[in-house]
Amino acid sequence: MKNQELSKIFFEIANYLDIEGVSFKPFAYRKVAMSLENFKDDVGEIYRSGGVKALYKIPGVGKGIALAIEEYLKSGKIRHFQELKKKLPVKVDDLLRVESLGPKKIKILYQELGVKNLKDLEKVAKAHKVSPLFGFGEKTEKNILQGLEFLKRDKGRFLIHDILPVARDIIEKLKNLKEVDEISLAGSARRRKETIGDVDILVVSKKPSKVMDFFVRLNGVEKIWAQGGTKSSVRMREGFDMDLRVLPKESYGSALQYFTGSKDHNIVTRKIALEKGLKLSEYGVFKGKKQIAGRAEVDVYKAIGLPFIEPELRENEGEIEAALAGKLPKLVELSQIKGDLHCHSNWDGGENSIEEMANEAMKMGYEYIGISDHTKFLKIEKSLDEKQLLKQIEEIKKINKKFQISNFKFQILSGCETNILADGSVDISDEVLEKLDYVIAGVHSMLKMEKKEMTARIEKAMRNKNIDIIAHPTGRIVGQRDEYQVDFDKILKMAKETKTILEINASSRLDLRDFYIRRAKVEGVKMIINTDSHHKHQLNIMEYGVAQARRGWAEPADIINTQPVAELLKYFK
Ligand code: DGT
Ligand code: CA
Ligand code: CA
Repeated sequence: MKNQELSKIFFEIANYLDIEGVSFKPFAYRKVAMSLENFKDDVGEIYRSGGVKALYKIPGVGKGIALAIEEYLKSGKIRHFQELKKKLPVKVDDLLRVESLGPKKIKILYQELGVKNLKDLEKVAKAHKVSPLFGFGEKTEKNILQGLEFLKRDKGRFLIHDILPVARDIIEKLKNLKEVDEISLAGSARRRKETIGDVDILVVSKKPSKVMDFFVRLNGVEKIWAQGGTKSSVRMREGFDMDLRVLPKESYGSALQYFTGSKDHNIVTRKIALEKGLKLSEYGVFKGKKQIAGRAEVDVYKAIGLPFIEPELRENEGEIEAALAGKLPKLVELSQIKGDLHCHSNWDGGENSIEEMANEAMKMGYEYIGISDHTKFLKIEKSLDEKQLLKQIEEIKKINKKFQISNFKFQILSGCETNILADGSVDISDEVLEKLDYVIAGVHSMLKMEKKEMTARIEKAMRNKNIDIIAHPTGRIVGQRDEYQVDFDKILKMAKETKTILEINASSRLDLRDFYIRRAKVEGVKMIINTDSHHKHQLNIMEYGVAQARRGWAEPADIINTQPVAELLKYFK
């Protein structure tokens, strides 16, 4: 599949064009890059069977890009891309990951100081050569240094969104092997942590060497660190490592328990075993020399006097105490989610029409979808003003009617994602907000406010009787941006007082974080899990939001989109 490679190249070209200051073209490249990311058919196959013309069926592909794809498929290169890289020999991708650096600034840094990569950037920023540049200043220099620190901290860890699909694909392939009797994900990926260091997979097999041979030769394996009879370790093309362990049947459950971790959780389970005169290891639970459990994970827990503990809870953050007291939460599940209320349509530059988004949601078994396009303050290609929102409400009514006639038990809700301005007001008038089924509001600008001001700003938005949901309430983005300064206790208090719902954003924001979810739950503040999709295929990242909620101990009653539409509407102001 060349789709992912091409998608990556087109994203990069778009970045270069941004830096050159070309208008419109970057958008076109990004659009194609996004469609390729989600396109099911192989570009190479499409081209082979129908030539350049056939490539037009990929959304966003016009003549220029079709020819570029052809060139890449034939020669492995795109001349235009090579020229751009030569003209601006800068690691744009890397530099863009630094919070507070955009294309314009990257260009200036290169032209004025010769900054080509992160290392160069750190050097000039530490030498205070950045602040005197036009448009930079001391604050920007400080932000750049902070951004660099952030990147270092997360180095070598990967977003769960990028890992899980690859790991699942490999597990599927291994499953098809007749020598594989049982297989499971373990480690942090099974616990669904936000970021993953390496992927751990466990297999039961009587023929380990056959399994290992197959594993290290899998498509996508770039390097073999070790190949042995019980453990092999490889580096994948995407840059992360994968460990495979093969076990005898009798130890599968205890190995699963051990290698799922976390380490802190295991330390306590082992201690509990010892207190009962037992020994717990990856090989089993032993009484003297006799194995009393090990085959199944649930029996391992049972043998040491505990109920099964969901992997997402295994962090020694109180789950053992809760288990002993019979007070484990009954965690929310993906299958309980009935709809998604943070979705963008092509009205604000998203990829799909309202109807396409709705059809996809229906296919997923949802009962409703909410359209929440960006509003006018946000300077993106398109964003909606009052007039367009009113028009969109009518359009949604029409589509809903069509669904009714077809007897679909499905409903589209009209919403929007307004911007909370610096003073806590929003950029759409109350008369129009009132007409929507619900309103999401989020902070998208002026992220560096003082804590007191930022808290007051969001509190004021929550007091707005039309605002139902606060999107990504703390502003963090995994591996890219820390949360803004905000007093979360006050936010919770105000949310409770004003019955405002807090979002658990399933995208790479993963905001709320797990410990905030736990606090919201204790305070009785309701939450909603949303994907923030800009493309119909992104609707399926819901599972990462659910995983986040589960790590935050959330139960179905805490999450309003586990409710059918009639109940859901009751939560809105
Ligand atoms: P990661 O890979 O950094 O995202 O996190 P994990 O949790 O997957 O850690 P990893 O891959 O080093 O080890 C997998 C599991 O194996 C870990 O969660 C618990 C278990 N484990 C590894 N080393 C130790 C250890 O020294 N003591 C104990 N009790 N358990 C360990
Ligand atoms: Ca791991
Ligand atoms: Ca590992």
